[in-house]
Amino acid sequence: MCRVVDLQQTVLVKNDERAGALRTELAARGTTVVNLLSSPGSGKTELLEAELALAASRGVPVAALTADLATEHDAERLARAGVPVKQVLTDGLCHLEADMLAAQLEGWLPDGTRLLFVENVGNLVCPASYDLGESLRVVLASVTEGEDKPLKYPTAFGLAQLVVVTKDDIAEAVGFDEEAFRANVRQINPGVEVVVTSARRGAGVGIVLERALDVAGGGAVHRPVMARTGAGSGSGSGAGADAGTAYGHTHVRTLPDAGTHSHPHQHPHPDTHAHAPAAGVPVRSHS
Ligand SMILES: Nc1nc2c(ncn2[C@@H]2O[C@H](COP(=O)(O)OP(=O)(O)O)[C@@H](O)[C@H]2O)c(=O)[nH]1
Ligand SMILES: [Mg+2]
Repeated sequence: MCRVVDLQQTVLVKNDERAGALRTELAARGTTVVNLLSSPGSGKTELLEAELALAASRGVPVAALTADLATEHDAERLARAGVPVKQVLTDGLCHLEADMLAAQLEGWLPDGTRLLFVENVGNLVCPASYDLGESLRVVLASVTEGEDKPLKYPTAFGLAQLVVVTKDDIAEAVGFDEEAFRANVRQINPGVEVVVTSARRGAGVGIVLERALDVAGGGAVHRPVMARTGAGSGSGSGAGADAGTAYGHTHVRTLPDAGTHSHPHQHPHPDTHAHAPAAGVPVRSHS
């Protein structure tokens, strides 16, 4: 058991080291990475398409890499903004890792790219633990997902440097309680900015671009209090395992409440499986 946990820690430490190196390499090229995380269907692609189009209209050199288990739909949607786009299919892997991203950028990322947006695999668990060398980590949640998601996915929301609420146009219809959501975010990640958007209506579109340009220009970025697990490189962003949540430690409760909670040991953090070799990942570029 301990060995598996150690292995997981080793994987994260290695990833953090690679991510730190990638951040440095890209900074030398003038490129800042923005990592977008959310559940499937939260609205990453729709908001990103609008942000990319805005960047293109302002002459900001941007590019986007999008990762999915299957289909090239997102790349086709993002490419409508008229900027370089690359689709990565992870063949079952639930997240991107720093070395996978680095391999995909070689020979593709255009010189002079100011911002590289990475749409991670839709998932609030695995991607949260992997630093991709980003300088801004954006976590999105749609109004349809409920107010408690920051509490249910503490690593994802705890390491966010910007939280974006999406689909505000339907907030009333689904009874979304924005104040309760904000309070939950504050509990997990005090001080992080929460912005409300509707890509459908254009509300809030441009905020992600603005924050990303601020960071790229050396502006201050939110530093989450949640501890990172890994290299401890002091980087601007990055991966972290659930701080305060031991791997392999599962909490169980049965209801009606018998007054006892048990904590049987179970298998480790789900990220330890399904490593696809970066070289074998199918790729498609749209530009
Ligand atoms: N009502 C509404 N629907 C949206 C909005 N943004 C995205 N959607 C819809 O939500 C679904 C999932 O969006 P998508 O961008 O593919 O989410 P992703 O899986 O996070 O990339 C699609 O049907 C979108 O059209 C929005 O602002 N308002
Ligand atoms: Mg998408």
